[in-house]
Amino acid sequence: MSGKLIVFEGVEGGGKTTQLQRCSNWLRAGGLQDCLSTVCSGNQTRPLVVTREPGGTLLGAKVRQLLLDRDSSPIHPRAELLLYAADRAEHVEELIKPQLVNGAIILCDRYTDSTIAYQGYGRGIDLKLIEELNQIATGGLESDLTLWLDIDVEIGLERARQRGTVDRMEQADLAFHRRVQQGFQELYQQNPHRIVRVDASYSEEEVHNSIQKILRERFKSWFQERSILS
Ligand code: Z5A
Repeated sequence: MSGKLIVFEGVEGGGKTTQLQRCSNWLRAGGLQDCLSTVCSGNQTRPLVVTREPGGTLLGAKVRQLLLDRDSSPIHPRAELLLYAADRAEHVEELIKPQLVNGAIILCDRYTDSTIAYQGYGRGIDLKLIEELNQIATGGLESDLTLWLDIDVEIGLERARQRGTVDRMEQADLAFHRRVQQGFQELYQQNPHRIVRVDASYSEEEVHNSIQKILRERFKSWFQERSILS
């Protein structure tokens, strides 16, 4: 597949949605044209796709409502796990894989690591079971790059609260969010080839600059190396 899947991960309020949007605007404005032009011949350009989990497809939007509606009754952890997996399976087959074949750069708000962190570390579901389910849902499709926006849990939750909306997951207790954070930390240590840590405690502008730098390096290695080989 010639496209690239770039995922934004982390605990609530780390700024994933903010940074993903900024990144999308920057790329659309030609932010990395110098790297991309090495693989694009003539006027051919790569599509840029912005998506999220849960909720990246029509089915996913309905699943998202079930999962995050703060007025809904509690969902059993295994049922919750399976709903995230269903959302992902549809997302991968209907959107992500076809777009990667199409050569797209995909910016995705959360993916498989969120399930390990939230349902595994947070809810305590067996990690091996989650890995198997992730494998089934994705057919083994990993991200090419995951930007882990690392923020202190309490600062992140405060930012999310100040925004004014609190969903079902955000209502969970602090100990839950700390376990989730530990999950991201361990995933980062176990997957240095794929996960890059971004210190999200800085200003929006500073975080955006760090992300630009990381993407510039990655795009060079992905696309310029290939142009040398072809
Ligand atoms: N979940 C799961 O359990 N298992 C799974 O497999 C998957 C997901 C895929 C998705 O919710 C929920 O689903 C999530 C995990 C669970 N749990 N919760 N809650 P979501 O998509 O609605 O929300 P989120 O992913 O948690 O994101 P968020 O709360 O919207 O946070 P964020 O995207 O990281 O932050 P933000 O919206 O960009 O920023 C939050 C506020 O902080 C906002 O007012 C910004 O203006 C402000 N902000 C952003 N950056 C900064 C900086 N640098 N400084 C100061 N203020 C800032």
